[in-house]
Amino acid sequence: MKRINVIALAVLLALSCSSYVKGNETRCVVNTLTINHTTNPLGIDNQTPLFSWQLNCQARGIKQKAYQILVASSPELLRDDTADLWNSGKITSDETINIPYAGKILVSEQHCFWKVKIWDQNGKESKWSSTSQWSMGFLSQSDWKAQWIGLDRIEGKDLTKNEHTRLSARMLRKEISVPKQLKQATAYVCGLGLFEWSINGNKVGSQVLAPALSEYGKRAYYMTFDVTNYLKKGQNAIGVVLGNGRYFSPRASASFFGYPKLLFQLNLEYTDGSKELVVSDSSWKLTTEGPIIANNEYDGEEQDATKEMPGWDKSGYNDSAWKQAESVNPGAPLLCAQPSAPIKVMETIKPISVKELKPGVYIYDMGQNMVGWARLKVKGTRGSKVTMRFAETLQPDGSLYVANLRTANVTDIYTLKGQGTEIFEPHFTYHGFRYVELTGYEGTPDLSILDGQVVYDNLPLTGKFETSNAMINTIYKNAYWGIRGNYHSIPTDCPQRDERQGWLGDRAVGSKGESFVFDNSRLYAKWLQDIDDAQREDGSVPDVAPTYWKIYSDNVTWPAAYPVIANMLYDQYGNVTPIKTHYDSFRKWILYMKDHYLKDGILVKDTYGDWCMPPEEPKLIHSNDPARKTSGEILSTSYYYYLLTLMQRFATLLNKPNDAAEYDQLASVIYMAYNQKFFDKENGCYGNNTATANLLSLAYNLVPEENKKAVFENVVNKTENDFHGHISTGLVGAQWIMRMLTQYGRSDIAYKLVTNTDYPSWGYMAEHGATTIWELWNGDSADPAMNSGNHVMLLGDLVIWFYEDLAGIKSDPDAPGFKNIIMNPAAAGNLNYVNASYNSSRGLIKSDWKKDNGHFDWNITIPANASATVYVPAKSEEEVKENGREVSKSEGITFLQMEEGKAVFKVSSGTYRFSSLY
Ligand code: RAM
Repeated sequence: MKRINVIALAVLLALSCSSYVKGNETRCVVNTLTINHTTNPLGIDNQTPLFSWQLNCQARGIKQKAYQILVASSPELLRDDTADLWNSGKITSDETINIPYAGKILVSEQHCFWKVKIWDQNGKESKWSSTSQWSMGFLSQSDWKAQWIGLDRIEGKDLTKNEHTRLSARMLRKEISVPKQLKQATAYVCGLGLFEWSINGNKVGSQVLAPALSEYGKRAYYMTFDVTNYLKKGQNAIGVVLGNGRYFSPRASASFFGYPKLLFQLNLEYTDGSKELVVSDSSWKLTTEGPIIANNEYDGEEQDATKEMPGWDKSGYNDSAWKQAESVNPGAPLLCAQPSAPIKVMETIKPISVKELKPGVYIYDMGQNMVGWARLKVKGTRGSKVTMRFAETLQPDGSLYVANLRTANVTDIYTLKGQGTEIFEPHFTYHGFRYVELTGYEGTPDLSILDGQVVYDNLPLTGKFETSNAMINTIYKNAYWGIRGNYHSIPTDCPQRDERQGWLGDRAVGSKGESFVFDNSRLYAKWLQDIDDAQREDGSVPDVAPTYWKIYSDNVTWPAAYPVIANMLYDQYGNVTPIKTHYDSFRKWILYMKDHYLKDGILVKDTYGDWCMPPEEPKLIHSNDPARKTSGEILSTSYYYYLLTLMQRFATLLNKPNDAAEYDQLASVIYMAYNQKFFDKENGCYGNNTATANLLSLAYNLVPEENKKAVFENVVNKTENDFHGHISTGLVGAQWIMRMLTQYGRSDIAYKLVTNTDYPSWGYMAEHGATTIWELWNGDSADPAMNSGNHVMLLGDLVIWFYEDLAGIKSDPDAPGFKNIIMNPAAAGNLNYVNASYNSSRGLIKSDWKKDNGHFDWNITIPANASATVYVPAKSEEEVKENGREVSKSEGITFLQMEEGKAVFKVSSGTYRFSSLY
């Protein structure tokens, strides 16, 4: 018996890292180790990295009682359990995420190795996890020994035409010799606006469009690469190509930061213990005469392959025609390690059709509005040109519809060198498109010569969501494509026209919905830094960050995203660091707004209204109907009130009771003034009774208890009567509509909104050809001046509703980061199943329910060390079974109470199968 167990155990361990059960004895496996939410990150630059891990246990009700972390400067030391950097000792704690490092002071370029073990509630000890690692980047600006190099001027004549800037990609090269056996080689690189680089002709890393965007006036990001295996003994060549990105701005009138430039440092460590430094300086060579003759994120890229210089990136190349690189002005005052995931090619898709529109003009249909570029295989005469243009939709005659791209030319041009099959793909531009127009191709192009490279931040996919309703599934898919396409190291508003900016208002609440689909924690934490960097000295927060467009309108609803997203990161990821980091800046802004715009308890400044509410006429972008518009003061005051409640939460978390009291007091003043000015007691509504005014008042708890029902009834009336069961909000109201309808017992109306297929609805978009989400409810008919086919702002709280309300996977605000999960699915409308999962920081959460003829069946999984409050639809507790048995006989479940037709249980970790009659 014993032997069999041992063999089984060995097999299990060999097969996977999952948990194992040995007789009655259960142990957990500790895995999925991360530092700053990243697996084995390189070159981080904060002194207190955050440690997280997951527990994998099969048994129910496993809780961590204590942990021990060991950190060592070499894997060998760690193997012997010698933690020369940090031995946390046995820490009594049930926390598994965001644990701050508390060991020896870390130094620049240090390599750290770590492992962790845990004790469960019975004192049972796990094995050590396997070893993970990270490395430090530069902790001081003085660690940079390199010089910024480039050419701070135009070569030849200025090619800027009508605002469209044009500059070839600058190329840099340097040969180095590696005389001895290398132990470790680490490169730190920042190329602005964008860079790609290689060693001996091999591209280093799989990132594209790097580094992450930033507020260049304040900081730029560098990336760290382990290049030990790229270098060989002897002579090596380093090649760098610099693109323009947003640094050398695509439009002359937008914020302009300078000419492309490079900062490069390579540290070589030899096995004999000696070290050498290779840095960018004026000994590097530079040319502006390379094959990328123009690159502009809006207008596209032009490559002339006849200008290729074979061997330029290898040693021995004759670079005598190249210039000496010049030492130039610094690219940014501060260099920081890129905290967010790099942008990569995340998927390749094939076109679904190609048609010859007229002789020599071919239209490819990718079958999906995607973001990235097309990669083309082409053969032909030297000097001939192929051209690709991109669009989201077609005109009735089958040609590209480009009117909504405004001034963006979105044109990639390739001049053939005429040698065999040539592959063309751009390096420093990207497009938002479904259709590609190909011209200049010799012969008849077929489907095989072109594919779509889908490009966005390399974020783990965390969510899976499917329901019995096909339209909901389509909308979810459209949302998924929209979200991924608008992750570009910042959340962008759109990917196709001459804009692509980080508009704050678009993502305030949406960021939370997105967090169910992708692990966006690093991206949004980084964006908060962009916003912080963009905050003015006086406290004003812009509407767009980074401020490539400088708009400091002192609106409330857009800058509000700054604290709202910090709050999201706390709720969804249990990470309080963003709140700590930005608290002072939030406060500065809150006080600035109060001092400038709070008049008698009313916040009087608003810029955008309830942006993009459904207009009454198909051609309109914005409604002209006063009855549809929500007063700006209602939006800004209610939002400001909500922000004060968030600030109170933050102040309490950070142990600042005086601040908390101050916010509370100000909030009470606003509460009174708001109700006095806007509440119409007789009719139970706010302002002119728009759904948005009433929804915000309800969501932010501005409605006196006794009036809540009446106010909610007005939301129902507006939706059902005035808008015939349709949404009537823009992006501000949409942030609450689905959840409020559900919370107040009308999930049937929420269901109607999401399954509508006539105007205005998400279903209308889908039925009219959308494969993403439109900027406007009437995106098929509105004026092209502002009509993107790929914006995510109108999703509002829809994706949150999918996960929290339909699937029933919601983080308990009192136990953030899904430490306790509120599982209360709304079996809305005629849905008869939802199958969803969410890979939280603590592990996989599953909810898979079916409803059939009065029977409710529900499989759930709660990760180890977490718990859930579970609401099972049932007439009584007795109607509920778990795995076919009475619930009281099941392990890990405690009945709490009956609540509105649901039996509520407290459930510990594990997998459960509930069934009930309801
Ligand atoms: C437009 C963008 C953006 C929105 C602003 C106010 O330019 O579409 O999404 O936030 O306006």
